[in-house]
Amino acid sequence: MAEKNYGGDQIQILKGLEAVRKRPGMYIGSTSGRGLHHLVYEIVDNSVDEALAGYCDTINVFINKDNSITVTDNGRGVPVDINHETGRPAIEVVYTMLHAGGKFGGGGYKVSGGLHGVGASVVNALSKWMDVEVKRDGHIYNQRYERGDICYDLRIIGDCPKEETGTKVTFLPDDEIFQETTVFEFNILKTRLREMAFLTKGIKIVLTDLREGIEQERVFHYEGGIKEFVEYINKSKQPLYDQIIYCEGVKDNVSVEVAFQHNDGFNEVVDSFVNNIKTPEGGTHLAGFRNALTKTFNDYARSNKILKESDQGLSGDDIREGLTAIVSVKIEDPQFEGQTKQKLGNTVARSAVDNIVSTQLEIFLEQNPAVAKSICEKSLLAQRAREAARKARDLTRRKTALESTSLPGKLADCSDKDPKNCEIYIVEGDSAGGSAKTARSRATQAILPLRGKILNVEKARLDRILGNKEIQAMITAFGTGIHEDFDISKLRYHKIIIMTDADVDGAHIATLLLTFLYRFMPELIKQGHVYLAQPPLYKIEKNKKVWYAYNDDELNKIMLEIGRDQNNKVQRYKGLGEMDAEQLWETTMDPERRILLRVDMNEDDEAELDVTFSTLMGDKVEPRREFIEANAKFVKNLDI
Ligand code: 0RA
Repeated sequence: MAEKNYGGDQIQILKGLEAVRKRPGMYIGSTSGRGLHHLVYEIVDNSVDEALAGYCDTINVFINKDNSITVTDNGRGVPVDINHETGRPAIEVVYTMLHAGGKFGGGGYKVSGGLHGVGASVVNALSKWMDVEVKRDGHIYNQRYERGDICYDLRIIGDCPKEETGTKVTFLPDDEIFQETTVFEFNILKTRLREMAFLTKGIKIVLTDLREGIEQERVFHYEGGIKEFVEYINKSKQPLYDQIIYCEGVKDNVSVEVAFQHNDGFNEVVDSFVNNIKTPEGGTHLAGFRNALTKTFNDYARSNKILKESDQGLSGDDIREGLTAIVSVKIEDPQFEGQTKQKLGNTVARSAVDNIVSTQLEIFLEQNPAVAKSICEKSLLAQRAREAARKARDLTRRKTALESTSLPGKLADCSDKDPKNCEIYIVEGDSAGGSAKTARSRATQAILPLRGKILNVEKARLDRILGNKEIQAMITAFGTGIHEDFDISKLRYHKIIIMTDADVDGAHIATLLLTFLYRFMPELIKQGHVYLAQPPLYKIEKNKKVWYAYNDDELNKIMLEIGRDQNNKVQRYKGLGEMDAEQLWETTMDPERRILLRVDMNEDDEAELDVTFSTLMGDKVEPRREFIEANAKFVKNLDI
């Protein structure tokens, strides 16, 4: 790199980016895979801002062969003229100076905030190299950086037609910073870029993977914006009515967009966004939406005599049963609160959303009485079911209060009382349960056998779910309670291990169990307490020696090693029940030898997970078949 005489400004620049390299977590949240992918979102955000300003309609994202990323847009191109505060080209300022809140250059209104919006210079600081190319005024400009250092002054490397403008940024994440992984995952980028496209109607985002052997491309382009987002989430569900209800407007400088539709299921999926960034903990915008919904539907139900004067009002939960909604606001100076700074705090967002949704929803309901009626009727059913469920739950609570040990009868508990040491095996079938009880290490391993298929919680209402014996057994055994009662400090086993047959039925039961855990105790999955046992598929015997193979590849490998021979005995296990206790212990339960898969869940992506579960467990066959074909890996590894 060329030697340079640094002036005062330059030293400031270096200090700024050095701080980013010293404490990357402060700027991008973490240096894990999650932080790595945030680099891409940060650069794409800048192009999306250019689209929001009305100058750009297409963004391309390439995962290059060397795992670097290229983002191009057809906007105006980052300005190249001299910035007066610094005496340097504006583009250099954008990519090398730290900008609080992501505003650059002054004048422009950049809405990004939250974890992103830290600016392109942070990505530069955390990249081994970054290369920017801008087409503007008939020239192609270029500058390159290494770990944030400028390699050469901005230069012109060619010419182009005057009307051709845009920005192209290529960067390679620094493996000194991202020590866990520098490999981008197509599916993670795909989900976030799809979300960005839904949130910015009309924009076209193309993701292309150029890496050897896994070349693929996806195009995201939604003229309907968040209306299509709701349609997408509901695609495997049965909508309650055809329309997507949509409200939009600007109030007190807050731009509001809300879209929703009910389905005939019971889950609520409401995702909220501020400046295109997801707010998993909600905040004022979400509160405003919920308030408007509850108030408007109660008013409607009362004035149309669906609720009589003496009737109890509908609760928010009742109205939101089976609701899929997207709430998206854009606000100039978002304030984030809460431990993870993911909760919007600006009170102005509450009144803006409340106001816009109340006014427009009231009109919609007057104009669409059939839709209004079906939502009110569903809410009334929900109200009754909730009442029944409350009674059922009160009953179980009272039981626990009376009897101190009300653990399920089928549970063979372990003797150690420290949850950290304890594991519980949820075992398919009584016979496998029996072997597991004999095989287990009594001190630390508890066994809960379940009979046959468990209830599909996607298709049942709360009162029926809570009345189900197998589900009750799991809830009492785990000790944590569910939903709003959930308390992880009461968890009785730090490992919950699902052990099912290594066949299609076993995979189905495991999926049913995971669905239950995901809907009722998602924290168990988020905090890494849920595992899948991996029983072997084959046992191979030769000269009194024994091998186990967990898949066909392994079987072939073992056969190659020991040589194919008439004396080899290969047994294919059809189910756990075919193994005796000793075999079960050796292959699947002995902590020293077993393989466990930890069930993982990408927290950035709850809407996508909802889609996954409702696709796998819902009513419609066609989306499920498509999903299974497209995600054979998911089904095989149950890798959520
Ligand atoms: C004109 C003016 C400004 C920025 C851009 C164009 C611009 C920036 C980016 C980043 C990625 N692609 C882009 N395309 C255009 C300055 C606006 C301001 O000062 O806030």
